[in-house]
Amino acid sequence: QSDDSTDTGVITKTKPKTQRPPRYKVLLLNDDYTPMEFVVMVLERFFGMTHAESFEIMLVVHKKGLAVVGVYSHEIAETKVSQVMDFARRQQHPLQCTMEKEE
Ligand code: NFA
Repeated sequence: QSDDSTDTGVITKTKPKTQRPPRYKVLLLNDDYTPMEFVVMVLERFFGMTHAESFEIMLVVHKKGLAVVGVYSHEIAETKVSQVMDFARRQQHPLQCTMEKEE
């Protein structure tokens, strides 16, 4: 049995949605013990920032508690987090770095 009662006569077209892979924010967290110069070095070394940029972002983390230091694919974000955590551990600093899915 066919039912045309919902036919509004309006022609609709479904727009094919282009799928973009999810992006991940890499966050750096403040703590009371990691030296500021060490955090600046981390940002220069692993996030390709200039010394001035690194210093600026380090201060944001220090003052606000955390900051997004980059946005990457899942794999790159995981690598950045590992690199920072390994480097901090080796130098016995409690610096924490995490990742979070964007939106
Ligand atoms: N809060 C740390 C200090 O005063 C510096 C710091 C900045 C640590 C950013 C971690 C992240 N030595």
